[in-house]
Amino acid sequence: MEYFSGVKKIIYEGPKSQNSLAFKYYNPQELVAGKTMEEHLRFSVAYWHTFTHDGSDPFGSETMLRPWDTYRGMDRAKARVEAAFELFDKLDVPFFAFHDRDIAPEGATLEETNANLDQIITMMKEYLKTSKTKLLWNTANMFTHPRFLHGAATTCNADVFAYAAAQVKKGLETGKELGADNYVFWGGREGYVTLLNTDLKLELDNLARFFHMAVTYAKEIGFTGQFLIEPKPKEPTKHQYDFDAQTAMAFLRNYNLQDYFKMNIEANHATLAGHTFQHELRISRINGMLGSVDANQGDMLLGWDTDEFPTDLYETTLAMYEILQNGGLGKGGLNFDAKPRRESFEPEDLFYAHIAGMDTFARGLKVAAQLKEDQVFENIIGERYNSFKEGIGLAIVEGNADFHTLEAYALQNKPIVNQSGRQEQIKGILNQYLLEV
Ligand code: XLS
Ligand code: NI
Ligand code: NI
Repeated sequence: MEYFSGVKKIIYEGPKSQNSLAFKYYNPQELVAGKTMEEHLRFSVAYWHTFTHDGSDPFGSETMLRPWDTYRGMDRAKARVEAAFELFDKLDVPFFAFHDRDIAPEGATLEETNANLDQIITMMKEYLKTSKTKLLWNTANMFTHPRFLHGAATTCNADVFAYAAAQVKKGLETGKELGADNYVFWGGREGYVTLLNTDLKLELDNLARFFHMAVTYAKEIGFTGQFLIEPKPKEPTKHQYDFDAQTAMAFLRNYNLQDYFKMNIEANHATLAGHTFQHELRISRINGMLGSVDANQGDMLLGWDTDEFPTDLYETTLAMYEILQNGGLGKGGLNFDAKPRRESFEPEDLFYAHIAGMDTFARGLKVAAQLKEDQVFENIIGERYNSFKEGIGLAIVEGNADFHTLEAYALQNKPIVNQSGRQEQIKGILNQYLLEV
């Protein structure tokens, strides 16, 4: 059966095209800075937003019209797989990502749940033999079911900790079976609502124990995907332990886990944490920890994760600049952790949304590549820190200064002269690139 009969394969038609079901800027085989756009961008479709999200919100019921919703239970799960590979093929995306519970419904027991999963995994494996689309990452949903109300690896209930371990064990086996490039940990319920009932130290220690067990098990079964932590400051808990990239990286170092994990940076999580997307990418990059990206955007007027498709060129340009500076994303990718709005309920909207996101990142890539080729920011930043390239500055960065030598220098050095930071000039230059490249 064809699920999206109104849509043919999406092709690149260029910026002048009037066809909404065509790419304007994403031209997969076009070379940019020595690699194809497809290789740079490594786009991924999120199974949950695209195939299971129903449009409900805290005030209203489902709105999404989805052809597979004529089925129920495992039949619907199977229909979703068929629809998924049709959409992947029509969009020509190289990757997808899912939570265990997105692809198969929970059964009455863990055995039944795993049996449901196995049926879908077998079906996906068949598709993966011929499809160009591969699995970027999978993860475990340990936040929807009521058993996780106190957390998963950070629960107060050891039985739940054990259940979560069984679920991630299965997740790693799934990742291996389907050839996933990464495995993601997003701790939806790993945090607290009030410290009045929380053993903070035990919860953090247990989270680290859980991660060490996952590392050990991955080695045991020969799962070679990259482990990723996806920081988020709040929602659903009031305070999540993986608050932002710096907090997550400090946690990993505290518990000697830093060699096994990288960051999966989500744009909307960055802004919820009070950071820019670029900040979270940069701080991960300079620590050698930038692994993958959940490509979306938030609404600056709303205080929650709105998961909009990324359409802001300014943001995608600066994101692609960080990714190019990182030498690419390696095994990671740009996963559209994004959904069409509740009001955009028709099946075609899934295509318009992905096309908008892919075009926006493709354009961002081209602008970022030109900025990098011209060394725009490198020259500006290099010059701004000139004082550290000679004299007393060089002595500081080379470790040849102490408080005595610095005091002696300061006493004879007057007056101190500063130079302008020129941010308005720089933003003007950036706009020229955005408009002219
Ligand atoms: C939720 C997260 C989630 C992860 C995967 O805010 O972004 O969707 O990406 O569990
Ligand atoms: Ni995400
Ligand atoms: Ni999110």
